Amino acid sequence: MAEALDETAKQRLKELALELGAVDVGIASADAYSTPRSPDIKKVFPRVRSMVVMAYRELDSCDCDYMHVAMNGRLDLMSFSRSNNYRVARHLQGLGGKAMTVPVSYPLPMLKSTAGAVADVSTRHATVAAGLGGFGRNNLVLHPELGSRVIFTVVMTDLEIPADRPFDDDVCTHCEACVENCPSGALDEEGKTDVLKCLKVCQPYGLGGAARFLGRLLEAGEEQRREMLTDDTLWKLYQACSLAFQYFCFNCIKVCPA
Ligand code: B12
Repeated sequence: MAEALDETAKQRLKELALELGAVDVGIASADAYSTPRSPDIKKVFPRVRSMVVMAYRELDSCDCDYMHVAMNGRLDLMSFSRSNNYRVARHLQGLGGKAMTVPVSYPLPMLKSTAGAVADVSTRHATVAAGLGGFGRNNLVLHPELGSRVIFTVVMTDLEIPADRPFDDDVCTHCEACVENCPSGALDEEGKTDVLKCLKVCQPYGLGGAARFLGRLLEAGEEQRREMLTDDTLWKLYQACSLAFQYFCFNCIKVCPA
């Protein structure tokens, strides 16, 4: 049986996360993590007892209309937060626990049944359980200080860490700016992001874009096929694929006044 951490060890863990660059950190009990569409957390990590959730400020890159600059800000933040996840996990191992990091975005199960949009662990639900923020109208979790301009990361452990209180406040202003400015209409239905609509605009050169391109290629005549292989659509698909994915929309983050 793994150890339980006392309040002093919990505070030291939080200080470490803040020293590493997180803006906020919270602890969720695995029992408080509740997410209807994700797998049972005990199947992912049978001995999990606590989830350490860290909040990171988005750069202003997401305001840029040049989508490669916007995306680069996210890539910087993802590398930064991933390396911090590793350090926090090593710290937990040093305290005698087992520790597993949750992917910041990818990899995640590529299943037709979920449109490749349900991860093994739902970071937003862990975040609410750890008391760091609550769901907004844009279906993002809004942090009291950072609003929508935040990404979250999670490290799971079998150590029992005194849990923080789950979040029960409302940070969203309910102004509907996210709904009105969503170019794909993906937020029209409250409490649900229409994944396929979002993906079409947010990741135009993702899997759907690649399938559409290949479909057209298969149906094209010889002349047109040759043209398609030198067309910039293929270059964009290649770039997005080599990055794992590339976002072309940050509207629901950048228009949020919270
Ligand atoms: C797959 C994925 C996507 C998919 C599908 C999204 C989805 N259905 O959840 C797509 C590609 C569409 C996507 C888009 C985006 N994503 Co994304 N995505 C993920 C990922 C990898 C997994 C999501 C998942 O498994 N969800 C679990 C499913 C089962 O959720 P769900 O049950 O459908 O949840 C819905 C309800 O719970 C609902 N809900 C609404 N109100 C309320 C209220 C309550 C009380 C409750 C309980 C639930 C609830 O909100 C959800 C949306 O449909 C997570 C990282 C992770 N591991 O969690 C990031 C993540 C959710 N994405 C993130 C971001 C930032 C984005 C984008 C802004 C892209 C961008 N340009 O940066 C958009 C935002 C779209 C939007 N406004 O909803 C951040 C969100 C950060 C935050 N502040 O909340 C995450 C957490 C990544 C991270 N590490 O920070 N994403």
